Amino acid sequence: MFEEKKAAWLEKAESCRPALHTETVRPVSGMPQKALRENDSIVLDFGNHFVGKLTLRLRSKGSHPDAPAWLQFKFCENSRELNETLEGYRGWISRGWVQQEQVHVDVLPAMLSLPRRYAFRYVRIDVLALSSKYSLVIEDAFAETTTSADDSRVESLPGEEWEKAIDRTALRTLRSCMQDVFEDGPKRDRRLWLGDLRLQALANSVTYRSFGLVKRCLYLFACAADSEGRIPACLFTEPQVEGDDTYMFDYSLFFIPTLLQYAQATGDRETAEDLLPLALHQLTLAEKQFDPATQLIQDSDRMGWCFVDWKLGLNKQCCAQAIWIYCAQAALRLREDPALAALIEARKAAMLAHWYDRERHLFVSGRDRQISHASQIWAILAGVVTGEEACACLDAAAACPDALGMVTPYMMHHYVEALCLSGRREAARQVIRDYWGAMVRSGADTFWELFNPADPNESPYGSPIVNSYCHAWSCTPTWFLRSGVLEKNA
Ligand code: RAM
Repeated sequence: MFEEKKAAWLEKAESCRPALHTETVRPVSGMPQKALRENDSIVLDFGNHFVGKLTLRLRSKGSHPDAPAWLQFKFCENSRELNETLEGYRGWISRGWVQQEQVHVDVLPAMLSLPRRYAFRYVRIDVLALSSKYSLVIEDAFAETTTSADDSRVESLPGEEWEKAIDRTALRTLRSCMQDVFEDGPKRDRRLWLGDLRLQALANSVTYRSFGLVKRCLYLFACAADSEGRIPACLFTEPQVEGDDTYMFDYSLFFIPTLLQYAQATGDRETAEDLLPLALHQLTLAEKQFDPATQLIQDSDRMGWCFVDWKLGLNKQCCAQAIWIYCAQAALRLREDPALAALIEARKAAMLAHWYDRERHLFVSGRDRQISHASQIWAILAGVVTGEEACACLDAAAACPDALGMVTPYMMHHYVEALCLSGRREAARQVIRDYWGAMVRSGADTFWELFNPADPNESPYGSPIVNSYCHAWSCTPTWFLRSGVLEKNA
């Protein structure tokens, strides 16, 4: 399906390929004052988060080197990574993502340029071996960094110090993720993910305003749809554009609100019309998951069938239904459709009838009628409950000790949005201050993929060594702070 359109879509995507701005940066501290010996270790601090490639100018001191210099490099986004080791790593995603390198330098002097691109603030260099006849001098160290974000487009944010600090960190996060596409994390994955794109596009709309990049990403997803027209959760751009064989119920549907948001921000009706049939097709594909008798979505045990959050054990059924409603409402704003409008109402009613405990003001999810913050939040974002009732749900979840919590800034974004939608703007502001502020207070230059204040070692992958500390979906405080949604009457 849509195959005949793909060549033109790819051309449009390529015509919006952004220029990469490059900058040469040098460490602000950590350059060794004396020649290094075997087993020495240094940490270069570049003073902020960057994405780029490292070069060192090296020479020897003493006798002519009679053995290679054997060096180990560790690129760290966050200082906690400086002392982490791969030993004993049993996580379920590849250790290949860990930003470590070992290099033998046979001839000195040398310009040593590492070929890979890294995301880092710190570079730890361990001298694994020299010989007793010479020592190693690092004469210069610099990185050629890249981003497609244009800093000159962003105005400084007025406001309190804490707001500025959070905004700065959010901007840095988005900036580092803005490369040839909106990457989800420049350390790990480095791909275009739909859930992340949706939030990056929001933040971009009030900051770098790189709408061509959003358009490019929408078209890339269109090209990556499979033979049934299903949009994958993420895609690769190298060696050529190809969808990943990972599909998530929510991520495919999020193509619709992403397209709507782009059309609203730019007024580009042509792109909206061009991609609308594919967007609406995601709703058609989602139909097979609904039970027509009850209008409820069927649950699934397949891990990742619907993402929502990295909270392990979270039942997604209630959220999935709410996300369908949310996305179908976005579709209505792109094109009127009375039949779809009726179906949305039926599915809202079904949620209230089957999954809403009116006495406790709580939505439940799945066979075990699980209570989670996520279910309440998505029910609010879908408009299934509003106003006072929405506030009651949030309060009930907060008062319920067994309610499953949230672990990603991605889910926390939705929480803050739900607070704004229920009129609790002060509370929304406070969550930003507490949650994202806690990352800033612990030294973050960019916001993280996952942050559970109750367990700083939490990782969805089995070890924090593969966590990403500059992750696109965490950049939205800048949108909250700049768009006016936190203000009254917004
Ligand atoms: C992780 C990625 C990405 C996210 C998916 C669902 O693998 O970091 O950002 O969208 O999960």
